[in-house]
Amino acid sequence: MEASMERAVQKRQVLYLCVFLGMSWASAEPLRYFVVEETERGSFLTNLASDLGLGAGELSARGSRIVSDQSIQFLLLNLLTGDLLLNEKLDREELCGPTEPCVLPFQLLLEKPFQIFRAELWVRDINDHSPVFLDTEIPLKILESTTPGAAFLLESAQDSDVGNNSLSNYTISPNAYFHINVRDSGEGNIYPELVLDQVLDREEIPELSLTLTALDGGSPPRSGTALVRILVVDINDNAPEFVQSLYKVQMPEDSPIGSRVVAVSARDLDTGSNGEIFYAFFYATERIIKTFQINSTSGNLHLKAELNYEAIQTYTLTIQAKDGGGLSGKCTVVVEVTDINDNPPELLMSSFTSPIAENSPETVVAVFRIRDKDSGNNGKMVCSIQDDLPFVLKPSVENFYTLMTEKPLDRERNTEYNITITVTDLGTPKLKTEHSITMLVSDVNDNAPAFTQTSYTLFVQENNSPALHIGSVSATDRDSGTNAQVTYSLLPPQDPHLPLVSLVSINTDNGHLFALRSLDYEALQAFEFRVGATDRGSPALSSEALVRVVVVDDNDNSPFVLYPLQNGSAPCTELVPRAAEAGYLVTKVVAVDGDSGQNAWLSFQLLKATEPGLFSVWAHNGEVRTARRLSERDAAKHRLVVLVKDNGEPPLSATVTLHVLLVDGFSQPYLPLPEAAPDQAQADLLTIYLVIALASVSSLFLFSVLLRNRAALGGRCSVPEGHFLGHLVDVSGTGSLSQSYQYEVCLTGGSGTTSEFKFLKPMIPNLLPQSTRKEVEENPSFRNNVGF
Ligand SMILES: *[C@@H]1O[C@H](CO)[C@@H](O)[C@H](O)[C@H]1NC(C)=O
Ligand SMILES: *[C@@H]1O[C@H](CO)[C@@H](O)[C@H](O)[C@H]1NC(C)=O
Ligand SMILES: *[C@@H]1O[C@H](CO)[C@@H](O)[C@H](O)[C@H]1NC(C)=O
Ligand SMILES: *[C@H]1O[C@H](CO)[C@@H](O)[C@H](O)[C@H]1NC(C)=O
Repeated sequence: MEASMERAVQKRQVLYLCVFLGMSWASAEPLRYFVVEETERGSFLTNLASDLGLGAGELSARGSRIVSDQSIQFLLLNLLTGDLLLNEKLDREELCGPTEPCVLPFQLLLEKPFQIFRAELWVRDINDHSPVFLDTEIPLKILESTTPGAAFLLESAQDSDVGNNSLSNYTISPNAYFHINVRDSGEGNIYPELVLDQVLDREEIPELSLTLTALDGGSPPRSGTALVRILVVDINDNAPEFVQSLYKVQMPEDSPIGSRVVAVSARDLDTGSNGEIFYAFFYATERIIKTFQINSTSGNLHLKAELNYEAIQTYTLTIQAKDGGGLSGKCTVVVEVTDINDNPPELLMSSFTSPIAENSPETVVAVFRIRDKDSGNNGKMVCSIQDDLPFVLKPSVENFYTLMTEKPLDRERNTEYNITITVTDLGTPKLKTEHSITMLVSDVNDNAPAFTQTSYTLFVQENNSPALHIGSVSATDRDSGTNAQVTYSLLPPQDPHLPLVSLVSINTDNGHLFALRSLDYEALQAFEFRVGATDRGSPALSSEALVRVVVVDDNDNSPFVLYPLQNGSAPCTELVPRAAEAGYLVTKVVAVDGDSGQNAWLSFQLLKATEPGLFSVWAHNGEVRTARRLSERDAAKHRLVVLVKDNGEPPLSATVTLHVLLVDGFSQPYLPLPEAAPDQAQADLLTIYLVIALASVSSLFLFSVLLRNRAALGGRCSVPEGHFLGHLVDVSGTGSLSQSYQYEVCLTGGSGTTSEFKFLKPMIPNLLPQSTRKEVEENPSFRNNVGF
């Protein structure tokens, strides 16, 4: 500093020194002249002649000149005046560089006489250069861990000026971390040193740019700058840190494998491998390792296996994040498994009884327990059976249920029940389990055998062979097994006084009925008896039915002629007036047949005649009429044979012989009568009752004929009061007589030309044999059935 002040004073006094140097002319010391660099050419330095004490004109006369070692002629001497002028603009830095002082020696040479004077031109510095940094950017790497106080030498600036104008100070742009320390090398060189004031944090300020300024000591000072780029170098001074220390996640238990559970994330402020994070489980249990998987780079936690709420509800995992430098951080992940209704209810049958006897009071059929592994509503259950079954479910403790019969069961209505127990949970969606059981109902003998009909009517042909199967009865029993096995029997008559007619037998196993002997329709048209059916239950139950056997007629009776009587003792002779017109009714053959139905349908036919063609017989009613008008030529006596045939298969027949006498004019009527008849004859009314009873045990044929000869009385039938109603009943068409009917017949001989039998209304029979009447009275239905 002292040196630079000295230089400044020298500079200001350059001209005064010239005077002073001129005074030292006589000494051996060279003359000294001072000039400031960059002074304009031609500037006056001194008057050398006067400085040396030479007279005017002596310099030129003695042949004077300036001599120097410098390549350039930097001085100019005016020989006439002796003035020394600056011939060049001098650059101190060019002439002397860093050398200080910058002295340019020169000599004044006088030739006549020879004389030399030594002199010096001192070139003084001005501040015409600024400090310059060779590199305008100075990179600097500093570890963030560096302790305060550490110093970093920086590049020096250069300044061509010397002395006070050379570099004198360095400064740095204001900042919190560094200051500059100017060091002196001891040789006048100074250099800057960057000193750390406080710890650097790369994570806070990763780099720093500061401006370094170099100042020289000139007045005014000049400066130059360079940029110091400080890169803060990272050290692993940060451990990874999780964003959250606790992650809580809920995972439905049915989450598929591979589902992402959570993404954990940690941060590390360091860079490079110091900031590179790897995630891993920290002391995980085997179960956690089996269930979860963590992506070491992304921190994504995935499911590796299925969750099961019923097994584990919560997992607690510790996840570690580690950086490349070995520092680590931890977080906790709590995975709560949420229940899904993934378990259907279960039914565990404890006991089941089948069959259950019918007619039993409330009975326990089954005991069972239900359960559901889910929780909450997913595990709540309701239990039910079908509505239409006679069973009830009774809940008990611990999800136990009893299934009971609600009322006595009836095997005959339902032999079995299919019971479906449905257990449904209350989850969403609802899951259900169905359990089906088949409960059998066992039989109790509570049903008697029942005949298929309350009464049976069987038909047979009469004259059957003994032991003929005539029919069957059948009874069923709604029970089962031996309770339903039926045995048939014949029951004794209800009236104990009646003898048991052993006409039939029964097969006890199948109810087949057999005739024990040949039946005769004419003797017994129908009969009835009771059959019983008994089961093998204990106690046995039984029932009965009525069997009615109707004997079917066989054509086993020939027609029987009632009129004219054929007993032969007094042949009947019909009188026919010769004046009779064609179609005159001669007589009517009346016949009956012991059989019934078709077997008793009769037809008539003329078999023989004395004079063929004179008489004809009506096939259906047996009327015998003249076929033509009679003449005198016709013989008086005629004999006719009439065939009466029934309609049975094969037909049976009978013949009857008629005697006809032709009489002249309108003679008194003549009524031929059997020998016994005249005793009973009346004057105007002759009634003949013919009662023929073809009675057997059960049948009766009755016939009565009223013959009334009304011809003599004017040809009209008179009907007895209150007894005959007098109108004609037409039985035409069949020519047969219905059995058991009583007919009133009258013979009319009206107006002398016609005379005929007339059948009047049927009469209620009043002539019944004792035995028959009794039977009829005792069995009213029997009467109806056979058509009485
Ligand atoms: C250098 O500069 C600093 C800051 O401007 C100043 O405090 C210091 O005194 C200076 N040093 C010299 C030798 O001029
Ligand atoms: C981990 O996650 C990264 C980024 O998501 C992915 O590229 C990589 O494949 C995953 N690694 C495995 C093993 O899944
Ligand atoms: C019970 O189920 C069985 C088998 O499905 C069936 O054969 C039977 O008819 C059912 N019984 C009733 C009473 O529904
Ligand atoms: C240089 O500066 C110092 C202090 O300011 C002064 O004492 C000295 O004289 C100066 N030197 C010159 C040659 O000007």
